[in-house]
Formats: sequence, C-alpha cells, structure tokens
Amino acid sequence: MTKRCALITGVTGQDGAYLARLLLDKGYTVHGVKRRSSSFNTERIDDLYLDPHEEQTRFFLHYGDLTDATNLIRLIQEIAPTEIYNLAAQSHVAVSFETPEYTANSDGLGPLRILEAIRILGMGDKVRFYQASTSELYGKVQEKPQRETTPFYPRSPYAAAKLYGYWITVNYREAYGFHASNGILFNHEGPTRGETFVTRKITRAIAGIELGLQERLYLGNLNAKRDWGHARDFVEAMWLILQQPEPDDYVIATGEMHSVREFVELAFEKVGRRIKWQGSGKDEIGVDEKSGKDLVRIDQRYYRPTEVEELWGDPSRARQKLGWTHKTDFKQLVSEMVESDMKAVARESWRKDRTAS
Ligand code: NDP
Ligand code: GDR
Repeated sequence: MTKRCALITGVTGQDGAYLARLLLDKGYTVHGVKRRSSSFNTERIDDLYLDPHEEQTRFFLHYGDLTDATNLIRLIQEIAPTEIYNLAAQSHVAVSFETPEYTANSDGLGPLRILEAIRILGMGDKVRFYQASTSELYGKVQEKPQRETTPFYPRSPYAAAKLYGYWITVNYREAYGFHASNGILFNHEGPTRGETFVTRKITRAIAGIELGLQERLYLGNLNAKRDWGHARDFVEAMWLILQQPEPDDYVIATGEMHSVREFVELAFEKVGRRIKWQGSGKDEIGVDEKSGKDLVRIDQRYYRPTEVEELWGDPSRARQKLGWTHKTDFKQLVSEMVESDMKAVARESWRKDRTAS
C-alpha cells in the first residue's frame, strides 16, 4: 500500500489545524504550508510540532503562498503527496470588499495554481485534490434548503473568487480525469475560530464583559441566519470526500439554521444573563434583563455592501454517500465556545497583568 501523505494549505487556520490532527491520528504524514509572518501564526498547530530531526516526526511545515505558483510546483514535486487539501484562503467575507483583487488572486487563482502544478508535474493520477468551497456560493439564495444542484449567486468578492475555484476544480476533473472534489461547506466554528467571525466575536466579548474587561458588544446584522456546525466534525467530511472511489462535490451542513440574534441570546444564557431587545434597526439594543445595562449595540460598520441573509444546507447526499453526519449541535457548539473563551480571556488578562506589574 502507498504511504498516505497529505499536503494541507492553510494549515495554520481553524480547519487546517483540525484536519492536520485528524490525519496524523489516522497515520498520515502531514505537510503543511504556512505563510511567512512577522509575528507567530502557528498557535493552532504548535502542539503538533516536533523537532523535524526527531525520527518519529510525521508533521512538517513549509513556507509557501497560494499567490506563488513556482513555490507550489516545487513543494508538490518535493513532497509528492497522495492527497492535497486546499484550505488556504483570504476567508473573511467583509474583508474581501476591502481587498477584492488579493482575494481573487488567492481564493480564485490559488486553486488553479495547485491544479496546474499537478498537471505540469504529471501527477494527475497519483494525487487526490480537495477544494474548500463554500455555502457563500449560494449567496442570494435561489432554493431552500441549498443542495448540490441549487444555482449559485455569489454576493461578495470572496464568493465570486470561490466560484472560480469551484468551477476550475470541476473542470480539471472533467478535462484531465483528476480526482478533484469540492466540499461545499456551510459555516463551521469552534473555540479556535478566527476572532473576527461573528460567533467567536460574540463568545470572546461575553467573556470580556463577564470578566469586567469590556463594556459591550457591537454587531452588524443581527437577523442574518446561518447553518452553523463544529469544525471538528466538518474536517471528517473533507477526509471522507477524498476516500471515495470517484471524485464529486458535496454539501456539508447540519441542516439547521439560526440567526445571529439567537446565537447572542444563547451565548449570554450560558453565563446566566437574559438579553431583551429594544428599539429597531440601527438603534436596536440588547439589554441585560437583570442589570438593565445595554450589552449589545449595532454598529453600521459591520454591515456588508451586499449581505447574504440566510444559508441553510441540505446534507442528505453527504449522509447517503459518505455516511457523514454532524455530531455537535448548535447548543453544544455555543456552549463549548463560551466555556473556552471564559478560560482563554481570563488567562490572557492574567498574563497582561503580570507583564504590567
Ligand atoms: P482561516 O481564515 O481560519 O484559515 C485560512 C488559512 O489560509 C490560514 O492558514 C491562512 O494563513 C491561510 N492563507 C490565507 N491566505 C493565504 C495565501 N495567500 N497563501 C497561503 N495561505 C494563505 O479559515 P478556515 O480554517 O475557517 O477555513 C478554511 C477554508 O475553508 C478557507 O478556504 C475558507 O474560505 C473555507 N471555508 C470555511 C468555512 C468556515 O465556516 N470556516 C466554510 C466554508 C469554506 P495565516 O494563518 O497566515 O493567516
Ligand atoms: P460568513 O461569517 O460571512 O458567513 O463567512 P461571519 O461570521 O463573518 O458572518 C456571519 C453573519 O453574521 C453577520 N454579522 C457579523 N459578522 C461579523 N464578522 N462581525 C459582526 O460584527 C457581525 N454582525 C453581524 C454577517 O453580516 C453575516 O451575515 C464565513 C467564513 O468562514 C467564510 O470563509 C465561509 O466561506 C462562510 O462562513 C461559509
């Protein structure tokens, strides 16, 4: 049997770290691509890292960037992976309105560069390719819930770039017979979610408020709805997609939808507070029932030029074909994130106090 060897781009991100752990547990050798940064960006994977001189090491990091084709060709040639998971991306929808060209380069042309590298190196029959596609492709939704056959309607530079990534993956599969697949993943979160995505922003703010470090939480559109799952569950689906004899595209979701407002209410409940909403539109506030303090306010800055109002996935096909289903429900997800941030924020503040004294 060929030794299983995976290359993960975006290994320092939320999903990259979960996936690296999963593949190492399954006995893979794992190579991750990380970007050079002036400060440390490997916090999520530091515990996986062993000195590369140690004999038992199966986890290796390489510098690279999805905007650098020659770097990708060299890495794929040297590593000769059996599976490539392309998770690297400028992944923030709101930021993509600020950096549209860069987002197109990394998120749209990035997957093309990897696919071309595979073609140039003549490795099309030796390596399987996973593209991190997204529910954002559905954008202005044409059908509810969204499934593999639902038409796309991207609503941001991010989604438009990912649309190219999706179709170029399909095209290389059809044109050159690559084992290349898309996972159309709906939002998935967890304690290591980036701090500017709405779920983590909420749970960190609640910890800050509870610990007396922050007055309140400022949010944008409270009525946006998402199908939120746990990243730990979703990376299992990525792996299953590449284990199928035939490449294909799959919706990965929980099949349940909740609003940002509901997330806020449930997260505050976890620390024993009930939020009551007063006012409307940009003047709406979320008030703590007991103390009467307004803990949530609206800031127009967090609204997007074009919003995706609701996303709700139908994971039936993944259930039937991959045998995949989510294990963590919405309530458990919120609870785990609040608990984790209560500890993390307390630790950070203790560290800051110690350095200051
Ligand atoms: P993160 O933002 O947490 O991680 C993104 C990763 O990509 C980081 O490792 C980042 O490096 C790296 N990266 C960004 N730009 C480049 C580049 N130009 N070259 C190389 N690496 C780069 O995202 P997630 O882990 O949440 O998501 C993983 C993938 O799945 C992304 O492609 C995202 O768009 C997609 N996706 C995510 C969903 C979700 O809900 N989480 C849902 C659907 C799709 P650094 O650490 O240095 O910033
Ligand atoms: P999303 O995630 O855009 O769905 O993209 P995000 O958590 O940023 O937004 C979800 C919804 O919440 C609304 N919202 C806010 N969002 C942020 N970030 N900050 C706020 O203050 C705020 N207030 C309200 C947003 O308008 C939106 O409707 C994520 C990313 O992981 C993508 O990479 C991935 O492709 C999709 O999920 C599926």
